[in-house]
Amino acid sequence: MDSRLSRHPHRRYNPLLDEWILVSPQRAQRPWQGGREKAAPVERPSYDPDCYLCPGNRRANGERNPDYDSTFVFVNDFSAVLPDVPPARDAGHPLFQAKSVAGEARVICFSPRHDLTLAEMSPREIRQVVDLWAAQTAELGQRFRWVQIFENRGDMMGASNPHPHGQIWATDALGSIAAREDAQQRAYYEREGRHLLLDYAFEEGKRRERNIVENDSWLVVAPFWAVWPFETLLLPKAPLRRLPDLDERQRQDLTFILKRLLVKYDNLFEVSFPYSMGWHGAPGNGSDNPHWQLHAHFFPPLLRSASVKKFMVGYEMLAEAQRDISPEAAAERLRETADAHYKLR
Ligand code: H2U
Ligand code: ZN
Repeated sequence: MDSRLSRHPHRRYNPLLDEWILVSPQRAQRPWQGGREKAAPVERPSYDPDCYLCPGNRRANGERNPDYDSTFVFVNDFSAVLPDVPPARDAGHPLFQAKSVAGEARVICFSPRHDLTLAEMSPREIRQVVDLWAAQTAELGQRFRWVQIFENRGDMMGASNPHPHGQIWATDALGSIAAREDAQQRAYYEREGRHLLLDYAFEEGKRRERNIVENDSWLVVAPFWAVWPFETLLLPKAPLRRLPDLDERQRQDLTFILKRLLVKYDNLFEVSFPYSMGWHGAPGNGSDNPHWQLHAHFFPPLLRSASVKKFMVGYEMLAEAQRDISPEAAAERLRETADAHYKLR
């Protein structure tokens, strides 16, 4: 890579979202006397009688969880979207537009064990989550255009409970970010006759500056246009539209690459690494969407230690996203972390 990019301020283009970010690598050494988040307490019981996600416990609405022994899905008791909604009334002015949206929100428990995280679960257990994500996408994709699978991990990301869990919000409309990725991938496909993210994965596989972990089916990179310090993008190496399309081999490979990535994340600052992650697959509801390439984003907030996080403030709120440490330096640090979880050392 042009060595000037690792030393001087510059802007990089995000082709998935059609936006730019400011990179200031010369600033990575500045002193920090601001806030420090407290590292999360490490010891948790394998069963917590007060947890609303543990097997057999009562949830906030009084319903009792089954005595599940692998994964467990339920409709979110405080759903952000609902299946039956009245049409929104037209406000009669282009500056006051509103639309109705129908959807369904679910919570997915990854494990009955209160003390685990995906990073600490066994490959066999992670595989059950992969299969569940795929099955949920297939089912909800019959009824809704967009199925957003995500996980908020850790207090820092606003997770309401340490029990390993994620969420699914399915809606009949594409969210704004999904709509932008859709338009960008479509335009690239129509122009080049190839998939934007497949071309990107191929190029990153050649350049090897931002790659972190890789196997036969998948590649994880710190994307060239990453905003968060240790942001990563998980990419299939072959054309794939949606999670339910994964074959046996791709599911096994996904299981192992998730495990490797998440262990590296935990090892970086020797803390259960906080992040928001989620899947982006082709919209459902009939359309074929040949321009889409399945992928997952990981957005971790930490910057320089288990307690110092990146703030999206000032310039980021008002002009555009900015980062100090370059994606190349972040990828190198993640690549160099050990493959065995620090708690097992
Ligand atoms: P988060 O940790 O990402 O907030 O996800 C937990 C979800 O669990 C949250 O959306 C739901 C909350 O609405 N929930 C229930 O559905 N039932 C409960 O008893 C408590 C929390
Ligand atoms: Zn629990």
